[in-house]
Amino acid sequence: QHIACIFDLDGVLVDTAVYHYQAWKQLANSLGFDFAHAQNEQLKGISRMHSLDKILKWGGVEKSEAEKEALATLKNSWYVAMISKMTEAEVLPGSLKLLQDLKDQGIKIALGSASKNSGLILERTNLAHFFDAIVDGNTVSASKPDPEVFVKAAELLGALNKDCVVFEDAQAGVQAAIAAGMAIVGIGNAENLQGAQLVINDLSEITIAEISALKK
Ligand code: G16
Ligand code: MG
Repeated sequence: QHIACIFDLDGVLVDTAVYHYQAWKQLANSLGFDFAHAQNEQLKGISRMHSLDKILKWGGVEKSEAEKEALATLKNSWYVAMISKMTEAEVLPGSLKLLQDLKDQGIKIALGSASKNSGLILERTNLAHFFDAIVDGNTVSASKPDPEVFVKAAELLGALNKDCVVFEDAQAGVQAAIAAGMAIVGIGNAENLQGAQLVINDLSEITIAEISALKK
């Protein structure tokens, strides 16, 4: 078996979605509108700028490119203040055990995240040492659902796309993994993860044997 595992960060290994939501909500409120928690699902896995574009549309607000840059920077400053206080306790259930088991069995592990803040999050939560390769918002140009992030991760691991299993919590990420020809384990609600081979609540619900079985 030559499987390799590629993990999304937000919503799979750590619960930073709640901080993204709080910071975006604060930004929307500062512009005089609000959005529903359910709409937040659409922001998962997509880049910061794409998220801002969606939110401004919901609020019926138009901004210039320069104003959008400033708003994205403001949101990020609030978000970074929140994640700077993260601890190991915010690593989602099962993440540590699965990462350790994979490492013990010599299975290669990559990060495939849209976030430009992945370095800080991995450092705060003590997860950085598990990864053989890190691909994030700083290294990719096309954001999910484009497969670039996962294709780059596989390349860095020296793995074939067809041998990779992607762990994702966002529809955009599942689409990216499908486009890359990889197997997908969805984390969360199956409704939001169409196309995943298997959907689980968190990483405590899966073993290496089950992951390997996905590759047939
Ligand atoms: C994450 C989140 C997205 C966020 C994106 C960019 O992606 O799911 O909601 O918009 O990163 O984050 P930042 O503003 O920190 O660059 P992923 O792929 O880790 O789930
Ligand atoms: Mg995610």
